[in-house]
Amino acid sequence: MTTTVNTHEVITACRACGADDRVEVLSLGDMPLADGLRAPDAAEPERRFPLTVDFCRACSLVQIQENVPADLLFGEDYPYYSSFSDAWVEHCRENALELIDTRSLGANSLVTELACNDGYFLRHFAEHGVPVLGIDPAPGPAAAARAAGLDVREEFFTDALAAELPRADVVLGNNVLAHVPDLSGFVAGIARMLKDDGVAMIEVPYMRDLVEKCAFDTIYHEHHCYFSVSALDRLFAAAGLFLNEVRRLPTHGGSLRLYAEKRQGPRPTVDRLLDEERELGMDRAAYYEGFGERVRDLCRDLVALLSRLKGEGARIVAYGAAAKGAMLLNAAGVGPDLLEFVVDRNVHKHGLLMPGVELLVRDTVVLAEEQPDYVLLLAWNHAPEIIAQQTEYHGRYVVPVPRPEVLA
Ligand code: JHZ
Ligand code: ZN
Repeated sequence: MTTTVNTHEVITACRACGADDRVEVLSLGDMPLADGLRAPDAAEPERRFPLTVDFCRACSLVQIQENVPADLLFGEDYPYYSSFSDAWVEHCRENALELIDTRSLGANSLVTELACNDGYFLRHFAEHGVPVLGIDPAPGPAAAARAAGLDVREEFFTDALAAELPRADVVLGNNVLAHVPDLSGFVAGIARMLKDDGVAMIEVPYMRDLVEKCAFDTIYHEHHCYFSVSALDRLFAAAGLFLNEVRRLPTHGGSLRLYAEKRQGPRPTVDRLLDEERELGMDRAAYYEGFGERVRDLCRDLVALLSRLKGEGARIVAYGAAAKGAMLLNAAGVGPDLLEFVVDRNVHKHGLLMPGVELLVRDTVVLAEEQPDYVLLLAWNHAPEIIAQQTEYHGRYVVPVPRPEVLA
């Protein structure tokens, strides 16, 4: 289903339905890898790959054309550790308690998580005596999960791996579905691993929020797909799973939480969102027309705002060496001429350069020490949490999304 171009591949068929009926929605040109932070003295030149978004007219899945090799995306130095956001860990803790209660989980149950990262989610089940199994291919986060006492298989999850694993009462997959190049195989693996009365609970960023907020910075090579309920419903049905409940969540700029089971149940929440999407036209290519222009306008407005502040003599830095931050800086062309450096709480990112731009990542304590005039919130999805922590910083914040502005 793919043809090889240099080191990445370009898909020739839809990642979900296999049809060859896609229209291009947006091209971001050649982009660095969003989580590819580099050492300042790295010998290897930085790699860039084209990034092009398509809409499948047959099943309405939005997806990128390119497959960058998985070991480049999630290899040795993968720097994303889920536990650096307290609000995210709390979100998952509450979710774990709800599942333990509603699914009556106990010592004879099994909760398996796909992309368990550093154990931010599974540890809440383990603390309540529920057996868990984590799967994650990234060595650093997997080691952190093991150090927390969790059982982890350091591998990519596939349908073939699913055949080897014990069947689970609950299969979790938060922010992993988009990371998978072979979407239909991955969902088939979930169905294979689930007990007959089990549930798969999966969170994905919602395409509708992405378009409405112009959150184009969440488009990068790690994210092969961008989901609507219409596309998800078809995808799960093809694997013999019923999407019985969907909830909209504010996390990661707007997400969906899906509950999929082997048995069909009443599904008012799913039907309501399907109706809303049909009314909005999300199942048609026309919905995405004009998106590219909005992206270009946002980038232009961000550069204009930062240039004006800089012209007034302001010192500007950025907060959040997030994957989305790397995309925003590169798409807008914002670098050392406008920003001085980036701060982040994740110690694994300190001392490295942001992908594609010569901006150093430093500890967040420097905000209080140096008091720059403005902080551009690259991790805008965590704005309330970040601002609440910065009690000793007295300058102002700039958000890029949904439109660039200085916060009051
Ligand atoms: P954050 C991630 O993208 C990773 P990113 C991944 N690619 C994915 O799929 C999506 O999420 C959904 C830091 N931070 O979570 C931590 C602070 O410094 O928006 C992170 O480096 N202080 C798998 O990378 C960055 O900001 C804080 O108080 O875009 C946030 O990255 C908080 C809350 C975060 O995800
Ligand atoms: Zn399709």
